[in-house]
Amino acid sequence: MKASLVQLVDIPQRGDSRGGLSVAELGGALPFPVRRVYWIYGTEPGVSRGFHAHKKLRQLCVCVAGSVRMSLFDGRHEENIVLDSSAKGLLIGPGLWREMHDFSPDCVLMVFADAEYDESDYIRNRTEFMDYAASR
Ligand code: T46
Repeated sequence: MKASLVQLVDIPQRGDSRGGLSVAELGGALPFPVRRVYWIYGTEPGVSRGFHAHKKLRQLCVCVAGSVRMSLFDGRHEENIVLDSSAKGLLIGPGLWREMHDFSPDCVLMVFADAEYDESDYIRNRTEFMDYAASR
């Protein structure tokens, strides 16, 4: 049986009567030391993002507000997951083509990465990705 491309981790919720508080820490929700954090927000209506894969990068994506549909493709299978909760994180390892669709206007997608930004780690061409996936 093939392993699911969608790997979700539970993010501990420590909110109380004052409001919410979610925790991502090493050894807990975070399976790797974080070297970079970025967040995607204010996405214009109808815009999709991503359309690339990474050769080495590991990331944990948490939708801390609103919702977004994440599409993952390994060269043969595609799986989709809607992220709409700060209680779930999506782990995306290397070798997966990712696209982000259907951003809600209030979506804030926070991404924890295990390496600094490196454009040479990206595969942004779909044909190149298919060759890369076939060779793995
Ligand atoms: C990913 C998905 C989920 C930087 O200079 N530093 C950074 O840390 C990042 C993430 C981007 N950039 C630059 C590179 C581009 O000129 O910001 C611009 C927009 O990046 P990009 O078009 O790659 O953004 P997305 O939303 O398509 O993809 C991003 C991440 O780049 C990518 O690693 O997995 O979010």
